[in-house]
Amino acid sequence: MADYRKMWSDLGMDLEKHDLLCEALPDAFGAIYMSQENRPEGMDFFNFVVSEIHGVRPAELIEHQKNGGKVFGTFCVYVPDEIIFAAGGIATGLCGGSQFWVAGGEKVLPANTCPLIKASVGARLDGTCPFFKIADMYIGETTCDGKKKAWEILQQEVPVYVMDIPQMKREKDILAWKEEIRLLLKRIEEFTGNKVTPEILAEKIKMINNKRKALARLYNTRKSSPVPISGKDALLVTQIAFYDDPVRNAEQVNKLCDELEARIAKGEGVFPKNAPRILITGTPMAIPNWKLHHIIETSGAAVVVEELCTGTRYFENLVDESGKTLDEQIKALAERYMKTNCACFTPNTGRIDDILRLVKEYHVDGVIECNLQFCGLYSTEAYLVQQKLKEADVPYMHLETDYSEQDLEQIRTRVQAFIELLEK
Ligand code: BJ8
Repeated sequence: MADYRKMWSDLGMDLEKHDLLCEALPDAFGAIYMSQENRPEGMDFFNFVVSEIHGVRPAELIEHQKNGGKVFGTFCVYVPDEIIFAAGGIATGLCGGSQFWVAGGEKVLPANTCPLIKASVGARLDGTCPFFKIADMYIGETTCDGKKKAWEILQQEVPVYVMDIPQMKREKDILAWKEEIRLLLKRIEEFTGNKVTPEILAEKIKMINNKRKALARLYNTRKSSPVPISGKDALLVTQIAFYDDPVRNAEQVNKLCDELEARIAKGEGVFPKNAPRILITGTPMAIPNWKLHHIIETSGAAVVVEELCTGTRYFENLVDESGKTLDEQIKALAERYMKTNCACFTPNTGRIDDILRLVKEYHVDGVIECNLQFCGLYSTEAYLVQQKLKEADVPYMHLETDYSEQDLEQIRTRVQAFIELLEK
């Protein structure tokens, strides 16, 4: 990585602690990613992003700030990036996916909080992630109890604006969500000093839709057999989409897709044709959480799709681009975002419908549900997911884990037994 020490120091980061993270990441990435054979050349860009993860993009965000722009950190796929970009801001995903940050979060949070929240809070409080330091404002949401309370702690460090997410999807809830998006727009206009016009919002709706289309194209290639890209690589591409520049990201993903489609035309893939095809569902896998994918794909199976927020929930459903007024556009945004199926809603049968649909579309042999420890929402919903998949005769396994490596071998043993079952 180029030398960004001055930038990190100017941000007030803990350089000594941060050095430990910088030392560990290349080894982990090398062991998990660079050991794969026959990777698409189009992954070079994404490898580069990881190699400069705390350098290139943070430097771009700081440049944006120097030019008078604001940066907004987000933690959930319900937060509409379109509004932020339309007000001249930049949205960047902030969910923490590393065990490295968990201890920092545990200093202020109960131990039985999910690792995603602990890592996110720890990354900020310990000063070991430039993205958390750069963001001028965090946009939180009322999705789960742990997050709701975490915002109050983070608010002591940085302005946090919280969106009130409905818990049901009745007509009145969608109207309430539309009102929430309108309030967000107002708050962001005030904070940036920029007015959002229908013309500029239309442009940004299109921009984010283009990113979604590129990711949808990538996932579409994974329906082929043999699959032209590993699940690990597809996951990395999706994770990077949360914080890279959206236009550049769509370009790079499309470039990768050109190569993958050529592979499909030649019948080339990264796993043997008969490798069991796995769908992963559950809680999000924020970068650098590659734990389960690595276990599965070094145990003889291929991950072909993720029904996750770092997966299909992120890009499925486009925003209707035909709105001409702000009111029509906000309505279109509200309708699109409410189509996402998270366990914080009741009922959430749409998620099970999605899983069953994806099983067919991606020719899935088995489903592994993986939830982060202490996520009561997803762990409870797992009962119904299992029940419906059983009824549909789809093999299913449920795991709970965190970001540590303590349970690696235990999970590997269970995953291998599951894969053996699918091979029979
Ligand atoms: S739309 S999944 S990104 S809330 S933080 S709920 S793991 S206890 S992340 Fe999420 Fe939005 Fe839903 Fe997606 Fe559980 Fe942890 Fe809460 Fe979590």
